[in-house]
Amino acid sequence: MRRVLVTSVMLALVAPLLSVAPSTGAADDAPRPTVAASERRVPALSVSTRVAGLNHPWDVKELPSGSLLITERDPARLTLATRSGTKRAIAFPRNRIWTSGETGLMGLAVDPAFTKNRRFYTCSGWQKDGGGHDVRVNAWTLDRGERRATFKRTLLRGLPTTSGRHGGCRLLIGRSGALVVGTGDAAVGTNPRDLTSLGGKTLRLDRFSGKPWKRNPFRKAANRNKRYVFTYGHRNVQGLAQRRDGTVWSVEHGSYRDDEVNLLRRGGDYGWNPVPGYDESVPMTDQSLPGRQRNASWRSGTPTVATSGAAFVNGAKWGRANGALFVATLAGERLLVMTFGPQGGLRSVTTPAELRGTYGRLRAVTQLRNGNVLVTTDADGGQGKVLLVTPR
Ligand SMILES: [Ca+2]
Ligand SMILES: [Ca+2]
Repeated sequence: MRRVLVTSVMLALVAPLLSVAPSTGAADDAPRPTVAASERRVPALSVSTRVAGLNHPWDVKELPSGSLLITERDPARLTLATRSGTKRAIAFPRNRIWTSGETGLMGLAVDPAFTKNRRFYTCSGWQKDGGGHDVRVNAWTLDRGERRATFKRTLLRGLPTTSGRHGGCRLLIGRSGALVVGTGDAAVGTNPRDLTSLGGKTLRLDRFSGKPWKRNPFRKAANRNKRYVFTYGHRNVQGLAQRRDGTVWSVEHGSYRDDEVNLLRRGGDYGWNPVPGYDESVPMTDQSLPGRQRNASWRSGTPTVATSGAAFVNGAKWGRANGALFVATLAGERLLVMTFGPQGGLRSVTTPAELRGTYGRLRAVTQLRNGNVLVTTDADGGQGKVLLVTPR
């Protein structure tokens, strides 16, 4: 009797966690995700505010000093928060950054050799010489006093823009050394499947020369843009994460249905082709297209939750969540913790109660060197925060 009671209480606790119906895209052969009532898949969490007073913080990364570097989208501000809690704006030439709608100062990556080369990378809207705008990946250096950034060079330009809708743009430096860029389709229906457009893709490049990565699938193409393509057929890649096994995953926004988490395969087609015009009634992964389309490892179903930044979180202190993908959601206002099998099949989805609806829209997830996790909230008006999340 007692056991039955405990079980039903546990089920009552767990049931709301499944309000985002997990579904296996490709993976009808993969085990259906279940959350066993008797198991806690994520440790109890402690959540505190690490940095406050931000406007649409889009990404956050840790420097070797322990300071945090933060991009704020609309004010196009680069903010530094020291270990002791001091916050200041980094001086840098931001007058060229173009902000509109979903586009502004977005993705951020810190060079693995930052201690020596002081380099970091941003992806942002950019005002072109002579008018117009695009999205660009730029390299910068930060002075040793952590007060001033110097523009080094544009590594990649010409990521398409229209109104600012679906501007992307997440950065990840993989363990291979490649700089991976996740882009949006700029709400132009032909972009995702057009290999000469940089929109609706994941791209890989050399982070020093800006040249296409040497192992890209179309590296010998005549068209310059095509040489950068790693995968295509994406709608709006908002998250990139690398798993311990080296695989790189994208997290993207669905239309009215099916946000997706995708295991990226070199040269893969992820099936978004919203034509003619910008026809969003088509499936997020349209198998009727020519050739093979890669199904998502996870999709939200309907409605979408607007999945955003994500990181695979490693370390024994995370218990059963060691190695899981932590995914921030905007509209969903929650963290999703997903586990996958070696081939990408979904195994479980959990929403920790501590990060469900309490902090508003969640944008980015970053793991610190000490294993703890940062999550940014998406609020403007100085209400945006970087949250510190630790196992209790
Ligand atoms: Ca897809
Ligand atoms: Ca097909």
